[in-house]
Amino acid sequence: MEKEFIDSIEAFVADSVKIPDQKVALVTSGGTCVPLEKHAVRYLENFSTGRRGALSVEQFLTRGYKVIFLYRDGSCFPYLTQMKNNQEKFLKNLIVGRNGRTTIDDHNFTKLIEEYKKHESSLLALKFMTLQEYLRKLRLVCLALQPLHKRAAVYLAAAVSDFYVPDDKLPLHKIQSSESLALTLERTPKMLGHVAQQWAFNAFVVSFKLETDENILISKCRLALSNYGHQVVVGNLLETRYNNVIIVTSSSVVNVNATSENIEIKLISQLYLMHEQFMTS
Ligand code: PAZ
Repeated sequence: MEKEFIDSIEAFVADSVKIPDQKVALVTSGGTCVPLEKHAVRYLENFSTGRRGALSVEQFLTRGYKVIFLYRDGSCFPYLTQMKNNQEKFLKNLIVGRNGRTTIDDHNFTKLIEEYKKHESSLLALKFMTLQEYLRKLRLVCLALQPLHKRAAVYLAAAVSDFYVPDDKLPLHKIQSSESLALTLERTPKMLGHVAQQWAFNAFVVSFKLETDENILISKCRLALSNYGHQVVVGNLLETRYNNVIIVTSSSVVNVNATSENIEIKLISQLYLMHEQFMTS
């Protein structure tokens, strides 16, 4: 299982290394879950629909990147996201022909399917569920990206739990409801330092910072940059995350706003330029 996983990433990266100037982005997306029992019935969830990650993948692919998409099982998927929001319409527009083949009578859906088909071979999709699985897979993908040097971008949009219950403290069976429940959670070791300084030390690393209090957003982004020494932090507030983000680097803070179009179009076009600069620096 582990070997198959590593082989698939290494093959994808090896193919990319051979293509002159080919860039590869690792996009993480969706929320982790933390089991509260070994035979788990209950979980601690981090909120994230995966929309940011899925739409960002589409933008990276459009700009010629190959993409490794590490996403929470069941969360948004590139090209499907826009269909998922219109599932009823999608089903109503399906036509089964006399030959038994299904087609779709809607220009927008057809376009999305065509886009997916066009980029399918440039996309490697890998799933995670739990925090532990996410961290294990994140490390393996980052290590596999090393041969690409500066041509690799690591874009960490997943919402990762800051707390967990260590394996040896997990009850084996379902926690009974006969008493009230007091949970002791431990702090998840900060992984961003490992990503930026070791696993993907030569890549262009973009992390995300989600807050609900706008007064602390910029300072938290700056703190992350100074703690981990990577290239960019994208800051966003829960309520406005699809209309405003800030791109924070050691020398600048850029506001990105969008109302009618997906904000990921503007965000990725800015990051694209920054990655280009990073590669020539
Ligand atoms: O997945 P989504 O589209 O619902 O939301 C995106 C997001 C808020 C999870 C992402 O932009 C983000 O900030 N990720 C990092 C979250 C964190 O600070 O852990």
